[in-house]
Amino acid sequence: MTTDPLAALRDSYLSAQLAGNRREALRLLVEEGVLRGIPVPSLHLDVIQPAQQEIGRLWQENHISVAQEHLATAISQLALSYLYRHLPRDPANGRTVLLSCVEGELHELGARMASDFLEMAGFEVRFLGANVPTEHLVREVRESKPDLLALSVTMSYHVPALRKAVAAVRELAPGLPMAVGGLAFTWAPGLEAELGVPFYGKDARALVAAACKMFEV
Ligand code: B12
Repeated sequence: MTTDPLAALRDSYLSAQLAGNRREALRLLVEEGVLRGIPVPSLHLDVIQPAQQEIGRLWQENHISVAQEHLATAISQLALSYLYRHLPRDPANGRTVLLSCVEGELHELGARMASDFLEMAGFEVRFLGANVPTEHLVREVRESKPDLLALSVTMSYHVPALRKAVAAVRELAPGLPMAVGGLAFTWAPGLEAELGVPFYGKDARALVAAACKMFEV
């Protein structure tokens, strides 16, 4: 039995996910989390993110089915929506971030979490979600003129799509700062340097720290 309250909450949340119990998962986050003073960002990074990683391990090792993984992930999607209205927000800092998964990339929960963190820090966020075709990403950059473009990649086989997106956006807007991140970077250390994108973060908190430093906000 763990005595770490966050680890205990993560275990209970994971159990609720595996049981497919949406009401219990939300109750835990609110009653055992928010109302007990656990900061919302900690619920994201210390409860939901590691629970999702554990779901991935259980799926990979064949302990749970694809259907159970989908059930669990749908609960985390619901949890993010629910927590969205509890996000503590800094005053608007006047900067807009466009955040998108690259073409083909279906893992969007992490990018969504990163969007919520940027909003907490006062950024205006345009979150495009999963699988955005490169030409439409470029069009959106042209039309919405963000201050920062953040691209998310999970699968290594989507790194070519990332390269394509970075090159296409550079052609259109050579001065636009870009950030890259997502699980693929844990399997390709140094990729950000190779892409010439110095702006990288291993999780949502690191992305926000780097963005705030760059814009001095
Ligand atoms: C849920 C899930 C799915 C869902 C995604 C649903 C959704 N709406 O997002 C679905 C069912 C679509 C899916 C599909 C697949 N998946 Co999947 N999936 C997962 C799982 C279990 C959880 C992902 C998640 O929610 N993580 C939690 C979030 C919060 O963390 P995160 O994504 O890392 O994001 C954080 C950081 O990376 C960072 N970040 C993210 N974006 C950005 C951007 C910037 C700019 C910055 C700075 C930071 C940043 O901040 C985030 C918050 O802190 C993972 C397991 C895992 N370890 O993550 C497997 C996992 C990623 N999947 C895996 C696989 C194999 C697949 C499939 C190939 C399965 C298949 N055979 O079809 C497909 C590929 C789909 C595709 N074309 O993209 C493997 C990948 C293994 C590998 N080495 O390549 C994993 C690791 C499972 C495993 N084996 O353990 N999957």
